[in-house]
Amino acid sequence: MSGNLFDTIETGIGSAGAPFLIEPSGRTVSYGEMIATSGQYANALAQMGVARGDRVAVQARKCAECLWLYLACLRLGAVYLPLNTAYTAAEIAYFAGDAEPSLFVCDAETLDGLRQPLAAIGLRQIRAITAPDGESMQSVAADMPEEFETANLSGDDLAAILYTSGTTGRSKGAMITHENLRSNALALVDIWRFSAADVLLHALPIYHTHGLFVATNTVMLAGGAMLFLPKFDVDGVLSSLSKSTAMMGVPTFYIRLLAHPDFTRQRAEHMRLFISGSAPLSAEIHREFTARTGKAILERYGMTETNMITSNPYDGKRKPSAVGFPLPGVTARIADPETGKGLQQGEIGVIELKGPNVFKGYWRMPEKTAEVFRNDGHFITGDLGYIDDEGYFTISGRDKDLIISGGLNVYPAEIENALDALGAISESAVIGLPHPDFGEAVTAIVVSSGNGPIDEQAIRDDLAADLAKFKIPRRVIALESLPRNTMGKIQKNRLREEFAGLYQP
Ligand code: MLC
Ligand code: AMP
Repeated sequence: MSGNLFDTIETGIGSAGAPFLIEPSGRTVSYGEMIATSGQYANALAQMGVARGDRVAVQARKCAECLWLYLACLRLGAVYLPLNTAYTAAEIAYFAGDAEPSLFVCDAETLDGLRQPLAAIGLRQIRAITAPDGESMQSVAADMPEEFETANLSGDDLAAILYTSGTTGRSKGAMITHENLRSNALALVDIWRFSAADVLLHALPIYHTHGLFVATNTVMLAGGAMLFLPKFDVDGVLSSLSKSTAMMGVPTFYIRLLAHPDFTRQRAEHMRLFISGSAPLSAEIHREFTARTGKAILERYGMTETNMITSNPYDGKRKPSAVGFPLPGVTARIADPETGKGLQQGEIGVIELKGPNVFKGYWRMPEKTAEVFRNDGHFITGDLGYIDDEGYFTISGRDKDLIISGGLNVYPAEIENALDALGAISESAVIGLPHPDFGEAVTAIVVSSGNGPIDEQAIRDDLAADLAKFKIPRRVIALESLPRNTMGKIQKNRLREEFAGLYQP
């Protein structure tokens, strides 16, 4: 069999009539229809001149059509490049300029606004995902034949590029292969016991690893179904629980569910599995959830560059605050951050790993790629942790300056650069502070350049012209000066301590 992920998906499908996608309207798309429609989309891409290895960038609201496009890219051997819907035109222009997609797909409402910035970087082919005009992806695909011969690929061929920000400089495109996705999803089906009987409550966005690969690929390889909600909203989730068997979410999902009085043991009764990841799940929420529902959340740990790395066990203790054991086929270790030398059980170091899940490198950035691999091939995650006396991996901190807000990553350097470019500010430090809903909240501590007082809202508005909303600091606090150590480095730890209670109720 070829290394094309789609071939593995197709061979695992039991019956063509089995349900794949259940939309909130009740419309159900079967696996047979999924194969036929993805074939039409693949034919449409080919007709638009998209060839094997070409990038297809997509910034569109969550919809079934995005999945057909993702599957069509797999089938054609094109590289799927999903983008957060919150990204501004300026951010999109950077990604498109870097990845040079041959096609950009967006929502009908954003088409006009994106045309000019994309044309400015030489990208001419831009289409709406759906629109009544006959030019959209959906309309072009509707007139195409369903038969499409899935490309015979090597597992090492690229399936997707996902952009992740860096501690310095611009975002990097993580190159993910068919085998990365296939091996990881097969392992997850196995360890989480997914089967054709499952209905996954899908409330995550589908432009990141979690909602696209972990959720969708795992369900497809098991031949199960997805209840496909447009986004996470507590009421929608509460009313879907009785029709589902499993849910994957970021910690904010569980925090919000627990805050709702209607989330009861009875409501959760039908569910066999609740999985959390993308950000730390506090032991407090873990315990509260078990007390409320009688079920223990299964926490796992992953990264865009590696897909899933570790998971708590399905059977056996799902430990609060621990992320479990390496997935089958993955070897992980705790290493000295400076030397890469393996550390003893119990010692804190950086988490490093090897396996078929580890990405191929950063798009057109060989130096950045080299920086994240040891000489022996281990990938350096930048997450700090230790292995406890029962062998569970536990994350204790980060060796990278990163904030995770509601499961979305924000790199302080990017926000600090934007703040420092504003005339009103002479210097800034962006930190993550504990937040009851988002886990961490992006917070800016700034020093005025002396041209009058700092207007918090004006600064937030200025930033919002170019930066996605989730990156905008919730608060901007002005100080006379920033604390520095003897080397002149800003002491962010001191700021985190001083303002720790800022968002506490
Ligand atoms: C939305 N906002 C956020 C935000 N999401 N701000 C900070 N952090 C976030 N994550 C903004 C909105 O634009 C809005 O701004 C305001 O906050 C309030 O919005 P909301 O209605 O409360 O937010 P909501 O739309 O409900 O979204 C929150 C959320 C969502 C948690 C449901 O962010 C989400 O689905 N997160 C999941 C992200 C994810 O999939 N991560 C996986 C990455 S992969 P305003 O100004 O209009 O009020 C990965 C690897 C791995 O990490 O291991 O999985
Ligand atoms: P991303 O770059 O969006 O893929 O985010 C990956 C990062 O999310 C990891 O490097 C971790 O810092 C964090 N992460 C993912 N899962 C967990 C988890 N269960 N607990 C703590 N951090 C996590």
